[in-house]
Order: sequence, then C-alpha cells, then structure tokens
Amino acid sequence: MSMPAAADLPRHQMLIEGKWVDANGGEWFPTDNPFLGKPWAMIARGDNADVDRAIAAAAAAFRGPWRKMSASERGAILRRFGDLVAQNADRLGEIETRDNGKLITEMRGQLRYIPQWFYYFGGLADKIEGRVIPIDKPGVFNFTREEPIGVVAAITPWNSPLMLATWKLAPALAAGNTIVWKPSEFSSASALAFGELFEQAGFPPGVVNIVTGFGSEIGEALVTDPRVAKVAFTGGDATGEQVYGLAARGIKPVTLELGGKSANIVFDDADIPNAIRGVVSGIFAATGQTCIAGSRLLVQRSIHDQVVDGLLALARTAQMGDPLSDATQIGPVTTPGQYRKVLDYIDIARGEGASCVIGGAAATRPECGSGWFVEPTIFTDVKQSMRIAQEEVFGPVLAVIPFEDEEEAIGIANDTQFGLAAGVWTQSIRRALTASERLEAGTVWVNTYRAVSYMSPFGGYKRSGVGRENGMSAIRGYLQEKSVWIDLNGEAPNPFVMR
Ligand code: TXE
Repeated sequence: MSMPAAADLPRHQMLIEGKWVDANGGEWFPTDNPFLGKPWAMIARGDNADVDRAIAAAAAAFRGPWRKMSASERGAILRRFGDLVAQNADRLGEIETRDNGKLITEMRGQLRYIPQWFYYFGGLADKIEGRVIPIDKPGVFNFTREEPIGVVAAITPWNSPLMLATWKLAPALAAGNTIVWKPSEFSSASALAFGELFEQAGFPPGVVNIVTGFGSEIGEALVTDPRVAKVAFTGGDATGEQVYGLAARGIKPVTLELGGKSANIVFDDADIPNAIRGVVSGIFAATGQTCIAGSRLLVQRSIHDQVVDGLLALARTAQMGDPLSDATQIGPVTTPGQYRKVLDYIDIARGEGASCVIGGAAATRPECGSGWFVEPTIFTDVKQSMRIAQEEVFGPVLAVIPFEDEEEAIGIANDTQFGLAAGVWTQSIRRALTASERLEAGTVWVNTYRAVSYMSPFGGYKRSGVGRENGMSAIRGYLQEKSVWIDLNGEAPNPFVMR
C-alpha cells in the first residue's frame, strides 16, 4: 500500500481568538488512522509562541466580553452549543473513529450523549449563588461571591477525546472561565471540528482556544504560564505527576484524572452470565483503552473455572475489524506506542509466570488489515505482586485473581496505588453495601460496569486523580469563593487589635 504524500492530506489549523491559524513555525505533523496504520490528516504543530497567543486571547476574553455577559446569556450559549453538537454528532463521531480507531458505535454514542453536559452545565450557569453569613460580629454584613478562576488550561487524551474534553469545558465555561485546550497529538482532528461549532454557538472570540501540538513540546509553557489560573488534565499517571509538579510552581489548582487498575469482583452469589458480560464490557470494550477498564477480575475461587470458561467463550466470538463498521466489537489500539506497550505487558506477564489462556499476541486476522490490533488476552494464575496486577496496561488484557472470601477480595482490590473504579457482582444487598463502602475507588458499580453520567461525580482516589468531574459539584472546581465584609457600625475600632 503506498503512503499518501503529506502534501495531499487535509490540513487542520489551530483556533486562536476565533481565527483559524497556522502554527507560528509553519510546521505540521501527521495524525494516523489506526485501522489503516497510516496518516490521514495533517495537524498544525504549535510551539510556545502559539501557546502565548492563545493564552493572551483567553485572558483578554476573560476580562472582556465573557466576563461582562450575564450568567443566563452564558448558559444560553452553552445550550446552543449542545444543540450544534447534537446536529453534528454522527459526523464528529466518525472523525474520532478515523483518528483514534475506537468503535463508531461507541464514538457515535458518546457524541450523541455529549450535548447533555452542555445542557446540564448551561442550566447551572445562572444558579451559582453566594451566601449571606449570619456573622458573629454586630453591625457587620458578610456575604460570599462565587467567582470564575480565569484562564483554564484543558489538556486531554486520545481515548475519548471529545467526551473527556467536554467534562472540563462544560463546567469551566458555565462558571465563567475561558479556555486554552490542548488536545492529544493523537486525536486533534475531532477537537478542531468541535472548534468550528464554538463560533456558530455565539461564544465570543478567545473564550475557547485550541492549540495543537505535542505535550512534550508545549505542555510546560501552557501549564506554567502565570496567566493560566487552573489546569484540568486527563491522561496517564506519569504525565499527570509531571503536570501536577509544573502547576505547583505557580500554586495553581488542578483537576487530574489519571487512569487506574480497577477491579471487577465477582462473588459466588452473582448472576454469573450477567457478571461475565460485565467483565467483558470492562476490559474488551474500547479495546481496553479506557481509564475505567476493569483490568483485574477478582473471582471467588469456587466459581473461578465457570467464569473463566464463560469469558473465553465470549472473547472467542468477539468480532475484530474495521472500527467504522457497526458489526465490529474490538477495534485496533490507537497508537504504535500503545500497541508496543500492550505487547510488552503481555511478555512481562508471561515472564512473571501468569498463564495466558487466550490471545497473548498481536492480531493478524485478515479483517484486521494493517491496523495495530492485539488479540483479546486473558491471564490466569495472576499474583498481586505481578506488574500485570499493579500497572495500567490500557489494552485488551485481563488479569484474573482468585479469592476465598469477602475480606480477601476487598484487600486485593484495594492493594494498588490506583483508585478510579470498581465493579461488584453479587445478589446480596449486604455485600453490595459493605463492598461499596470499603472499596477505595471514586466510582463503585454494583451489577453493572462502565456507566457514567453528566449528573454523577467522577474521579479518582489515591493515584487515580485529584478533584471530581461531572455532577453539580464539578462546577466548584472552576470557581473560587470570595468573602465580602461590610461594616455598618460607622465607627472605626482600635486599629491595633484584630476585629
Ligand atoms: O498519555 P499522556 P499518553 C494512560 C495509559 C497510556 C499512558 C500513556 O496507560 O498507556 O497513559 O498515554 C499531554 N505537559 N492514559 O502518552 O502523556 C499530551 O499531549 C503537559 C490514561 O498518550 O498522559 C496529551 O494531550 N501536557 C488516560 C495528554 O497530556 C503533556 C488516557 C495526555 O497524554 C505533557 C490516556 C507535559 N509534559 C492515557 N506530556 C486516562 N486517564 O483515561 C504530555 N502531555
């Protein structure tokens, strides 16, 4: 297959101050179609000068038109944006599939759901209220104001590009902040297509700016610029740690969502066919490339073989192939680097003594074409000490660990540095409630897995992150509270003593 010349590929510019612009240095980089294993578009390669321009535009918009608008007007623009996303959902979903190789059924579904975030947070924009505090000092009136923070840097990954950006943009904009958004270098095309809708919705220029390029080249300039007041990041924990450190230099608040090693726990009283479907949805859906992947199956020893056999049967029938086909169930891995990482972890697990009962290699079936496919893989005989039980693989690789009783299950589930999510499969209400209390995870699903909503908080315990996205409280992450004191006494007390 001949490679298209870079010059023939469509080119996508950046969005700064409402204008579509080339990168300052005039450079471009290719973005790949993971199913075809070759570039399909060129993206502007931003440098620090582009970051500077975008921050300047966001800072001016924050002081200017956006700040001056009423909260109701801001909310109306967000809701209009939601309508535009709904009208363009299928087109945007297709761009995502072409760019990151995830199933069209999944990306289209996400895009059709995304408008709800803009409706919900658009509705919340004019319901942000301060408080009057019955202060303990006579003749003094004290109240609070909830104010936006300023310019928010949103740094997003490639696995659910627009969904994870929306989780930041919708509350941040509703709260009255402005944005510089750096999408992943592996999935910028859909961000730029989203960008076209901002102007149509009526956002003033500069309220949302999109700078494309490599995190390693422009990330530091973006996070450390003193005009950026808050950083919202989703990505790997190593990069998250780096971003947290950079933000700390400027004492900036952060929201970090950093992946996990989530446990799906199947007790012997579970509805086993349902549990098996839930475990498969946790690890093979989205090719395991999701922060909430249920990458550890903890299964009660008495039903271990029954559950593993059921998983094998389902994994064997999973249809791999073109992610643009509605019939495909497992698509490619998104990047060559991720593909190598997944295959490396398979080698590591074998080297540590885990037993591979299915998969365990690159997929070379004809329907996989020249894409970066990995066979759905299951390891049994996994020990807690193994890297496959502790580290995030971010691929279709399941580690199965048996347990004897509830106590041991909770102990194993909590014995990782992460704490993003957990699944519990049981018919016992007592078990459901005690497990959901004792599991150290930001989300616990009982008899379901991989459910999210704009209404319910999402985020990590431990190394899985800082702060919460979604739900009403998410907007607090983009506000700061001010206390205002008004003296009504009319006489100045002793200036040398605290009032
Ligand atoms: O993510 P990165 P990568 C995990 C998953 C995966 C691993 C690496 O385990 O294998 O992370 O993936 C930007 N300053 N997750 O390398 O590096 C980068 O450009 C500022 C979990 O793709 O975390 C991109 O926009 N920004 C996850 C964003 O950070 C920087 C989703 C995320 O990229 C930067 C994806 C820097 N120094 C991967 N370096 C999840 N939580 O869902 C990079 N970036």
